Amino acid sequence: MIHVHTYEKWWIGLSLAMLVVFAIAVGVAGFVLGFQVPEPAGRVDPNTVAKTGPFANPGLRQLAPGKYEAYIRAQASPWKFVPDKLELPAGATVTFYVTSVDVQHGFRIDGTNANVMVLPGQIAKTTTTFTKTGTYYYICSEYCGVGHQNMFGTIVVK
Ligand SMILES: [Cu+2]
Repeated sequence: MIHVHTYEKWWIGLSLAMLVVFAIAVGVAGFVLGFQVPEPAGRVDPNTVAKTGPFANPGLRQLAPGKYEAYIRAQASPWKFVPDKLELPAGATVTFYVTSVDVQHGFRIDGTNANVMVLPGQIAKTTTTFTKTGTYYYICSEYCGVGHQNMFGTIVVK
């Protein structure tokens, strides 16, 4: 029989209790509160997405007063978002659809909770309301190559 020090037993007990607490927290979040792993909003062919469909003519579209959708393409070489500039009125709610034509990118809007992974073949979707005026930057939040740091766009809210 191995001798286990009393304090060691307490730490083992505490670790096991924490695992139980975390498992319960994950279960409550998933099954009671409805937190789910994000799913792609759709699938596209990265080879043709820039030529056909809504991503062939990306940008902002107004759906109703104060409600918009924005289609954005992410690409490497040259590293950029298409488009890289959007203008919105204050209070606008925008649903962003973002896809990549080549490698893995990210789409994060500074100062908001919008932050999604952008994968070729998938459409990432995130919705944000811009209550304050000012300039917001959307940046690539996944390292995607040597031009990664140049990958950003601006949203001007007036
Ligand atoms: Cu990128």
